[in-house]
Amino acid sequence: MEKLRIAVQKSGRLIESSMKLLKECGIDVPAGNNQLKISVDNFDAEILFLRDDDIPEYVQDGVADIGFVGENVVLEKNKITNIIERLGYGKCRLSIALPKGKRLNNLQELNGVKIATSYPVILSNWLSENNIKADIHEISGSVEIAPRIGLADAICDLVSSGSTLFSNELYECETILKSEAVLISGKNLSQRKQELLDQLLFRIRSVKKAKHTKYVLLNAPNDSIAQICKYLPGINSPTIVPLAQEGWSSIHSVIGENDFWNVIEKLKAAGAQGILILPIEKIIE
Ligand code: PRT
Ligand code: ZN
Repeated sequence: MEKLRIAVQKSGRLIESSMKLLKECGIDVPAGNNQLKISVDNFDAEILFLRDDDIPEYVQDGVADIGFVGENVVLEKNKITNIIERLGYGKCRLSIALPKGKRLNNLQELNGVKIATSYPVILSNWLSENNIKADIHEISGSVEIAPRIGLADAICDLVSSGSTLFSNELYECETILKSEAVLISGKNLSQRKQELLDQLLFRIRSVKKAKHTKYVLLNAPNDSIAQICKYLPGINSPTIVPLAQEGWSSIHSVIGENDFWNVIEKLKAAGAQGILILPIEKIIE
């Protein structure tokens, strides 16, 4: 029986969210052992635990069929894989940072500057797109200390909260990439593996969609129903159930997280009462 081989980071920033997503997709990965490869009981898959830097190459070479990895790593490694889904976690940006006090009036002032980075490929592409000739100094870790020890004038590194830059007296002057975890796949999956991947993708999309949507329950006087339904189109249309109290109904629908507060105000103004907002676990369409 063919199994879909799924690569995830062995330890680090992405492991927790990747395993949580797999669990929400109904894929039970037996926990608690330090193996490199674990078989899943309830889906034809096995999980390979790898260093994130190795995932694109293993997916390209077919050692793994798909992988959960930062887009920054995918672009830096430049292997032959497809990005098939953005996953919404592991968000960060790759930025150029300078020591505080060194002002940058325009990007051309980066000409001739020595920049330390672990992302030479992405940085050099960005520099040539912007016609800048800077000197890239590749280092594998602790990039943020390079300016202080005289190794470089600037750095190009991943930033999320910005506190590492701050405590090293650096400031972010230019974002060259916005990144998040992505799902990548190899180019030539067998028909069975493609079927398994399609099932997994369907589940991932259902989970993602549910995260951005809430279930709304409210009571309204019957003469406001038409108005309220305009604000709550639902997946098809809202469900309306008469209440025991004469002249009132209960309305059930879904609402996008982004319009949420805006719509709530309109619902209240239209006469809605007892509004309940509930999380949705999955949306199957
Ligand atoms: O051992 P392995 O090689 O697998 O792991 P790793 O050490 O290379 O990677 P890891 O676990 O640190 O990061 C995995 C992925 O998480 C990265 O490739 C990014 O896609 C994503 N990610 C998200 C981050 C960050 N946020 C992040 N802040 N990766 C690294 N950082 C580092 C950054 O390099 C800097 O040192 O955190 C520091 C900055 O953080 P702030 O919050 O102080 O700005
Ligand atoms: Zn790594």
